[in-house]
Amino acid sequence: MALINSEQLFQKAKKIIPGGVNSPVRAFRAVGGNPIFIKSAKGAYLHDEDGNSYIELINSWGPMILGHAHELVEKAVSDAIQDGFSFGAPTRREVEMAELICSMVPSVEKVRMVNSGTEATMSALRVARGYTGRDKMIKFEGNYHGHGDSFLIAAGSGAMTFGEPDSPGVTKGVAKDTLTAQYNNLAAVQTLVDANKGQIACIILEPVVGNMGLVKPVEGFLEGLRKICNEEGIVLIFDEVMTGFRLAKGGFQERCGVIPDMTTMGKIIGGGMPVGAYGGKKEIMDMVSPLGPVYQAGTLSGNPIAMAAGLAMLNHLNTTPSVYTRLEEIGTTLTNGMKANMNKLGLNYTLNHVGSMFTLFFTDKAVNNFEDAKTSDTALFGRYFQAMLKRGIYLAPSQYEAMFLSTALTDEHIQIVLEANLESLREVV
Ligand code: HOZ
Repeated sequence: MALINSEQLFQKAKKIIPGGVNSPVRAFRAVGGNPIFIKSAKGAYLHDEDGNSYIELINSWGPMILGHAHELVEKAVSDAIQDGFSFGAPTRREVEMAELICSMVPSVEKVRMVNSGTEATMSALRVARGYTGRDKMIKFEGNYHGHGDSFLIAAGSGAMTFGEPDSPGVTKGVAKDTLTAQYNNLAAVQTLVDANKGQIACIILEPVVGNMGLVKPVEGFLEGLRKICNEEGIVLIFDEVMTGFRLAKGGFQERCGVIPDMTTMGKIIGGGMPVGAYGGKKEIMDMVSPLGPVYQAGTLSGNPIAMAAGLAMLNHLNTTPSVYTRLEEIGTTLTNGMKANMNKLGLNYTLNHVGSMFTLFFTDKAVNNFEDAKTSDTALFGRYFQAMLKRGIYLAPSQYEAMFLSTALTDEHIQIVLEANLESLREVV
């Protein structure tokens, strides 16, 4: 029998794919109901297998800064496909990509391409360990750096959504080298550093967190981390998989002026194709094989089609400052409108926002860390999500995720989203 709709596809998928999905958050378990299967996307819209269209506020978790299937990226991909799909050998585009990234991201003097953000963070950690000769690292509660073993401790995103911030399958041996601190708590970091003198290879964080919902660094936090790392010879790693090229063309580091030693990047540099990268100071990156002793490799790394898509996108971002002006404008208009809606209804929920990323937390507590985020009413978020979906707005299906806006959103789209927001809040609160 032909598969017709999302419901039928999901029933079939559950028999052959764990949970019916290839990444847990997609399963809609945190918001109820069944996931929607996407057939296509263009500009500001997603189209499902059931004939519905939605205004897109996730944008593939970040990379679709210019909206879906942007003509520049489409053309670059269809041109590149004529030349073959994968060679497992160096190509001209990889050099162009490396040059572009090094020119855009302040901390990056050398860069290595990989295939996902997860690979990027795993590799950066190994390099930081190789460089310092130390084993331990500090990460922050509710930050998510992909699903590498070392990072699945007090992890955000799906791990937080499903109440499993410490995953079974991560050995005690690995876990003992991961130290966790509360985000935005410099004193907690100093205590860990003092208790583990000379043993900490790196501190890794999302400089603006997207994976426990959007959480901003408080004033002085990033500067404080930089200082501690300088004093103790610790490698500071910014995970800019979601914020890179989005919050500014050089990532959040450009915006805040705190420059890490290493940066991890992800899906955005592939224009949505599976890509990641890690880079940083020359002397650290020179540890990577074949120049140095730290091994890291990949047949598909720097894949020519992914490089073509990413180059088209990054070249455009690099030469078009109006993209960033517009992203700021959309983010401000939308979040101000949502605050006005809450005022109208006498609601006082916390709305965290930086540029084109935001999260509405269903709590009246300020959200500066994992503990604060967990005070949110997740059942209410689930009802709000469904109310928005019914009105044609596609949000991230978990309280503990951020929304990502694209320049494909027009002022009319923003007004539609705001009306849906007002009606949905009225319906569910
Ligand atoms: N927060 C995740 C992206 N960094 C959500 C996407 C996923 O895990 O599938």
